[in-house]
Amino acid sequence: MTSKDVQLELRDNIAIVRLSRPAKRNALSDGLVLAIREMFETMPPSVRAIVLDGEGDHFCAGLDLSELKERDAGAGMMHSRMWHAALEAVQYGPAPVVAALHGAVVGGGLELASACHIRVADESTFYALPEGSRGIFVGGGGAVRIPRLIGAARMADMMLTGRVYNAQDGERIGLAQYLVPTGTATEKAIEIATRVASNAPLTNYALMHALPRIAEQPADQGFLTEALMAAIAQSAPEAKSRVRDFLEGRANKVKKD
Ligand code: 1HE
Repeated sequence: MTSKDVQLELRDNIAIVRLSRPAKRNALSDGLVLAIREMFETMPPSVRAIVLDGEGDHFCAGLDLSELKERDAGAGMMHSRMWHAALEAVQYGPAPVVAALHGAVVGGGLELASACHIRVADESTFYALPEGSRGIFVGGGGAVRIPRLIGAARMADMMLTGRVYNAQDGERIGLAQYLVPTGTATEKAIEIATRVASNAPLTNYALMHALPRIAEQPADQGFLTEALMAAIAQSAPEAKSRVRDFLEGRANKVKKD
C-alpha cells in the first residue's frame, strides 16, 4: 500500500517522512495509518535515522473524525490494534525517529509523536487530548506511552478538562525534549538525526529496543538485561575501533555546548 498522504525524502542516510494531508491538518485516516506502517516497515536499509514531520501549519490533528463511524466492540478493538501495529513500526522500526512538531499535536497526533524517540517542538506547537470532549478514548497506544512522558495524572487532566499545553509548558513537562523558534523544528530535527545517525548502529539498537524494555522490568531483571546488552554492544568491532580512536587522540572529546 502506498499513499500520497505520506511522503519519503532521502538525504544520505537520513529519511524524512512527511505527513502530507495539510488540507485536513494531517488527520490520520485508516489509509494514512496503514501507509505510515508500510513506510517504516519498508525503509531502505541504508537509513540510520528518521525525521517525522507534517506538512502545513500543523503536525497532526489526530484521528480522522470523518471515519469515526459506528463500530461494534470487536471492530473498535481491531481499529485500535491497527494503530498499535503502525505506531510499533515507528517505535521499533529500522532507526531512531526524531519528530519535528509544530502547530496542533493533538489526540492521535500526540500518540504518534509519543512513539518517536526524540521530539523537537517549535514555538507554535500546542498539545491536547480532545478525546474526552469527543466522547472517545485514546486508542493508538497513548494510554501506555503518554503517561511515561508526563505521568498519568497530567494525562488524565488533559483528557478530563481538555487542557491545552503550549510549546513552553509542553517542553517543561516532558512532551518535547527540544524547543526551537517557530519554523525551525524540521531543520533542528535533521541536525539531531544526523548526529544520531553517526552513532554505532548497535548502540542505537540498544536504545530503541533494550532501554524501553529495561525500564519496564523489575530492577534485578533490568540490571541483567543491561549487562547483556552492554556486553553485546562493546564486543562489536565498531565499538573497539571507536574506543581505540579516542585513546589514540583521533576522536572528539566531550565538550560543553
Ligand atoms: C479534520 C480533523 C480531524 C481537522 N478529523 N477532519 N482530533 C481533534 O479533535 C482535533 C480536531 N481538529 C481541530 O481542532 C482543528 O482542526 C485544528 C486545531 C487541528 C486545526 O484548526 P484549523 O482552524 O487550522 O483547521 P480547521 O478549519 O479546523 O480544519 C481544516 C479542515 O480539516 C476541515 O475540513 P474542511 O473540509 O471543512 O476544510 C476540518 O474538518 C478538517 N479536520 N481536524 C477530520 N481530526 C487512535 S484514537 C485517536 C483519537 C483522536 O485522535 S481524537 C482527537 C481528534
